[in-house]
Amino acid sequence: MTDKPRVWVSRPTFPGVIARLEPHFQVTVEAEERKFSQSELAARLAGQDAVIVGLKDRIGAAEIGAAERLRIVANLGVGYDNIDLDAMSAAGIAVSNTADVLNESVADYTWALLLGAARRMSAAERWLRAGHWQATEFKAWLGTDVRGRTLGILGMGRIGQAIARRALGFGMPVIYHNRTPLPEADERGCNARHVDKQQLLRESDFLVLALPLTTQTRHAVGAVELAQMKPTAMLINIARGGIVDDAALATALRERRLAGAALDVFEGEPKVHPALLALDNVVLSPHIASATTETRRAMTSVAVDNVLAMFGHGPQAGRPPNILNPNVL
Ligand code: 8YV
Repeated sequence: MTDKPRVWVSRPTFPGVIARLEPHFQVTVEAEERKFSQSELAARLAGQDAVIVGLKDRIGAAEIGAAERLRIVANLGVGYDNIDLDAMSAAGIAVSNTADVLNESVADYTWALLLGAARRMSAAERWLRAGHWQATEFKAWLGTDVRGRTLGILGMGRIGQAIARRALGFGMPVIYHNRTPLPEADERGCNARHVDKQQLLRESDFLVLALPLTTQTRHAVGAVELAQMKPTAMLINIARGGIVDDAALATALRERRLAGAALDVFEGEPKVHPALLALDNVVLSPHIASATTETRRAMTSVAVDNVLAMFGHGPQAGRPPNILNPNVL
């Protein structure tokens, strides 16, 4: 009897979903969420035929050095800046992501952040919890309406479009900037108008970042870009830390050259720049835009589907649906 191929899952996910692998694979699931050192990661990958990993697992040429049997790295996320795609392609290893299943949850959460910043929700809650609420003052905690304000979106992929579609209900016109403008029908579908990056920075009242982190987009919003924004504007980042220069952002917020920010992602997370922690005009959350039970289960399911299909199982046998480097298939 031949051994079943082996799959390693780098974190606890949804056991009922992972169970779909069990008839076909020997599955090892890490019992605890933890950050592996690069050498631990290399040791875990060695001897595996497939791995299901996440953002905290940085995988490049060094980590697959001893992973001679590895055929697929299934990433639990749409963003895959944790994986060196060129190194995987050079080694003939397929990489999949979880595109699409998280669009709507991430878009919902983006609006929670946007509204939270506009209405100062987390600062007001901190104040209430600290016992400061003695009387309901007519002019306390005034926020700003979003109605009639311009929503700007930098990076108009599927998540950006899901965010834009929701703007109609809030009465906000939408402008966006993307490397490639959307086809007209898609622009109409989300009521958005393409502008250049300068115009986007100058005209947005709320600027949402929804672009991937690459060498080209690192610090796409730094001191220079922040200086072009309105002092009344607010920045919302649900994409990746590293796209924003957090130190420059904290300075702009402290000096009130920018009215507010709402951030779900940070440079060097889980560490957060101390200057951001000291500010009251910023809403902070620990990278949870896709964190609903439904979506995280669906993301797990997509990773499982890709592993199954890669090894000829399931309805998409031989055609794993989310491969980012299909040339290796
Ligand atoms: C994370 C994300 O993957 O999809 C992405 O790109 O950033 C998130 O959904 C999530 O935190 C799981 O680790």
